[in-house]
Amino acid sequence: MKLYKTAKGFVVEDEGQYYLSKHTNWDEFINRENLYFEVKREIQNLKPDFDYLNYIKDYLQAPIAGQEVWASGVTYLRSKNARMEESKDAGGGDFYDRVYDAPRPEIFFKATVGRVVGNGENIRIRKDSKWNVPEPELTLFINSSGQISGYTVGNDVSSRDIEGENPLYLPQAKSYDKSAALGPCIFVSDEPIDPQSKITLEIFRGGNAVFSQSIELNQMKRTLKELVSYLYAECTFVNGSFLMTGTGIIPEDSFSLQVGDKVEITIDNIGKLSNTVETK
Ligand code: DO4
Ligand code: MG
Repeated sequence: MKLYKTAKGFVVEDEGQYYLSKHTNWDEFINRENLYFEVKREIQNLKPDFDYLNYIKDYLQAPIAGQEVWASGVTYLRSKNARMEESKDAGGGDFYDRVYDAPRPEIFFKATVGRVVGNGENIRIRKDSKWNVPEPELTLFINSSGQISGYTVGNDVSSRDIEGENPLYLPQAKSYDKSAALGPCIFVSDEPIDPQSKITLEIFRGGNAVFSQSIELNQMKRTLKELVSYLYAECTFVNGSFLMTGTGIIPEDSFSLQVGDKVEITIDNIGKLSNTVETK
């Protein structure tokens, strides 16, 4: 089942049918115990209509309102190796290596709704950076009591030269206007996401594919519950939260995003998040 936030209301896609929820507050709609069963119950009393598909096509928004977006890092081997390389002049070889094996994961604050874009909107790269990449990440929606209630596609757009220069610059490399993309929907199921699900990143320049790679979720070093337990250990989230779970795909070092590039991230069962890098 998929939940879409649109400017015309909240659309539920279930078994090939589309329903318009009676809810009008996104935070109340998604932040519920046993979300899957609650929404299943609601749609039993709603009339499906293919017109709601047009709401998704024409009025889609990022699936977020009063939630904070957090992100985990160095959760895949590829991410550890790339960070060690980019930060070696700053002595980074050691701390990325250590965090990969440490019990405590890297978790950092990424964005609130004002810095997040949805499917079809523009992402940004920083004007003061020369080396920028998309980071395709399975993103969890966790309710206020700490249950993983749904999944979406996330792009943790990042500046590699700023991050590599000094680890203390990480917040600037990661958090700026339109540096986070989420969408197109929240995928809600009565069982955990299949660990064999694939994440695919494709980048198009002038209509041509300049990068394409996939990785399965089972390549992640940590469990999703482990990441959630650290995020919720000392933080309360009254509307629930989104947690990006780290990237396992990083383009080769010679690659940097350019204005006009189209970035498409697909995760099996969830969908495709598509964004274009906007003019500076
Ligand atoms: O440590 C830097 C950031 C890591 C990150 O964002 C990732 O691995 O996805
Ligand atoms: Mg990341």
